[in-house]
Amino acid sequence: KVKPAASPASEDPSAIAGNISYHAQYSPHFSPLAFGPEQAFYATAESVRDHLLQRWNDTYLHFHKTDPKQTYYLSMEYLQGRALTNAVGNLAITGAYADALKKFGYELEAIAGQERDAALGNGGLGRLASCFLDSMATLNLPSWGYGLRYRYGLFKQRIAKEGQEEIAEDWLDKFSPWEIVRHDVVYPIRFFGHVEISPDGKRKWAGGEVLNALAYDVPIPGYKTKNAISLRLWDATATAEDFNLFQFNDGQYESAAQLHSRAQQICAVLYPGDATEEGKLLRLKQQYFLCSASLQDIIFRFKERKADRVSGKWSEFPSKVAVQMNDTHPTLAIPELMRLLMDVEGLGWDEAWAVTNKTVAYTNHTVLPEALEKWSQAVMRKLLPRHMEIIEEIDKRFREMVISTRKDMEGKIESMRVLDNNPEKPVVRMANLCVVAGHTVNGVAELHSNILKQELFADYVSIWPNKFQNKTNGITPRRWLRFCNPELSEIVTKWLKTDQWTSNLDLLTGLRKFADDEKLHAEWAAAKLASKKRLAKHVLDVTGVTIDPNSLFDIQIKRIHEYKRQLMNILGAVYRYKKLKEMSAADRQKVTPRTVMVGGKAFATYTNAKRIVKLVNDVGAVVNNDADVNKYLKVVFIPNYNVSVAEVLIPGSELSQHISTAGMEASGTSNMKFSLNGCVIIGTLDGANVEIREEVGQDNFFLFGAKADQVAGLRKDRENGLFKPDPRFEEAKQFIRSGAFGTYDYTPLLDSLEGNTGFGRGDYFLVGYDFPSYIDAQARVDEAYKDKKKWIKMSILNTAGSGKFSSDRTIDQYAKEIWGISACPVP
Ligand code: 26V
Repeated sequence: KVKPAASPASEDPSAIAGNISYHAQYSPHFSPLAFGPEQAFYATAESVRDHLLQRWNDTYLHFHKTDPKQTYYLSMEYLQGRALTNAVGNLAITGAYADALKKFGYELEAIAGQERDAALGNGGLGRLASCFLDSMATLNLPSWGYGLRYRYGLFKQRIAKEGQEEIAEDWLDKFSPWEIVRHDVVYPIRFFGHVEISPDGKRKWAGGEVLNALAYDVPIPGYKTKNAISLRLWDATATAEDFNLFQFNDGQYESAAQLHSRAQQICAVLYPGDATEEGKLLRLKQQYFLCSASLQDIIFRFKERKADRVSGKWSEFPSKVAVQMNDTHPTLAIPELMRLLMDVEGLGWDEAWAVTNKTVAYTNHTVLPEALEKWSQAVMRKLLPRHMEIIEEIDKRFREMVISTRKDMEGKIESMRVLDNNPEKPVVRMANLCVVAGHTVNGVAELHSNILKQELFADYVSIWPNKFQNKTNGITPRRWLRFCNPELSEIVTKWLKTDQWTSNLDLLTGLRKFADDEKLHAEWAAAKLASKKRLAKHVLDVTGVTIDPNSLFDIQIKRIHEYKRQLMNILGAVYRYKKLKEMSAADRQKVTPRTVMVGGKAFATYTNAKRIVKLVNDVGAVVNNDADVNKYLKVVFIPNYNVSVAEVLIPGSELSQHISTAGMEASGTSNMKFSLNGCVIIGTLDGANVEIREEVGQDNFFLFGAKADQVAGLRKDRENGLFKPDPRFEEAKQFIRSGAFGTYDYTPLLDSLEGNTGFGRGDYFLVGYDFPSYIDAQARVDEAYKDKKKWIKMSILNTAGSGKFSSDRTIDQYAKEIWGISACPVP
């Protein structure tokens, strides 16, 4: 055994400065002459990592000794963003590190700005996973995150003449100081091959090709606790045995290293395009890679924790292990756990099924039909022949169960089955597999969970009424208020006379009694202005556009999607611009000046989303350069929206738009971040908006638009020619069609809003129907903003009403109501 070394982690600024120097010299990544901001960042991060490792080791040992039930969160996405500010904040050593860096002539904030975002996710689902890890660590829950170590994360977005361009995001350049490679944590992962049947009838998967999964751990510190948990990211590797030296020396370089190159493909990028068969296969490989490596690791740990555990004790497994599947992407955890239990550990079907069912649970994050995963049975059989057998058996047994116990449901079986055997395109329905195999299924906001129960999964509810739950999403108040908005945080702490709100967000309700206090108003407005100025500087830096911090900052940032209706936002801005142009100069002076900001990435192959990006940019180019009106309106597209950009934009926002067609946004989580930062929402009754409005009060939320239960009827009306468009809607579209914003052909985009062109789905997202009430709500916003007192009060009441949306609350509910785990704090 190695004797434990003294910890280099210190909270004394001089000792910290010494430790930073030590890392600059003895963990060198650069030539020794310079110590610029970049070098300072890496040395500082490595010094902070010493603190994390200490806690990480203590936590692992403590969990090992106490052997509690653990949760394993399986997710194809994590949007971690930057880690330095968060780490020193959670460890409560921000001041000490700031002082230490001053000794080198650096500001901590500037050094933190050197870090690249870890963007191993697309949007809300990935960021949710990252917020959950922060809360799990903070609540001292025995838990792990599992994911993939993508070489290139979510693409970088550049705005060029033709609109969005995607560039590979090299987050590992130079390297990540936070990850620790675990050379001793390696598992074999098989692809392709065949099923062998031994004389005693046992089935076993063999042949094909075998790669290795290698673990990289990222420590996740909890806020003001000794616990630090782990995000384990798998990388794919091949071995020296897979390298054909003979071929290589013969000049056949590519075939010599074929398996090495296939290993590299697995974790090369997040969501590779799946238009081709190769692309689909690669995505399925990624999903299986995550599931198999994670489950082998979980089983290893289950055995490691009690040396006397032998097969026969497998019924204990669900009392030690909870697996949460973040959407259907990790569904293969189900057949993989079945396979490992039956083929490797020797359990029978019934026993393995009981263990699997009690272990896995599924969170649904969308009802959009195109996002509900279906995998070709042929592809699945080719890549994972044994898993396909197991899935077929699950399907067969489910059908038999329904037929034998629920005669009344017989007519529903075809749509409830795991397999869709449509001869044209036989597929596996991943959501159905999750519902059939998991012990719990949850949605992510009240409205969404109700839609799941009443529509998408209604038939299953009648079989398993207790399987379905709601867990309204949440966000970590550390990153999303305490650290990203220090000015407002200080005010909150001062008025509440405690900073305990950081881990008990319900305390924010204490602000309500000061909502009319003029002194608070003055401080609140000053903090908002400071954040607005920081935001204005960012906008100037990345776009060259100057915006006025005294105008109303109106922001919509999220993935670009037709259901999120950025198109309605920009049509509203176009309408506003047209009215401004028609006004007299005297009338313009009475208008509330506004800066409309839109940011977000469009999926690379999503044509209409990319057209929307182009349109926002084109409208901005005209409006911002129109000297008649640009004092009253600016339209800015914020490029390359990501976590660290959000941390600048959200504190500086005053109005934010969450305007999806009702019933389509499962929850939304940026809505919670905005509201927490004292930003008022204009929104539909969709996703978590419903609950936010309840919490902050309906007077502090600008509501408009159709309700979820009206949507189907409105679409029917539209199909039947019963929809009469509002003249303002026609006017805005016509203005764009007239070429007012350049020569780009917006006809296909605008035609998607028409009900009668036969193009697309005929305004499927009901922009035309909701537009008039949207414009009216925006007019109410303009009026409200003129009354500064009223506006600040609304802002305060938004923050005060945000307590429910802490991910600590969400995770506490998962822990108690789904996972059955409890806190295990390091003493
Ligand atoms: C689907 C697809 C399909 C095409 C390739 C890329 C890709 C990536 C992810 C998905 C699943 C989409 C599900 C999702 O992200 N849902 C979001 O989850 C958030 C957290 O619960 C929630 O706040 C958002 O409302 C919901 O859209």
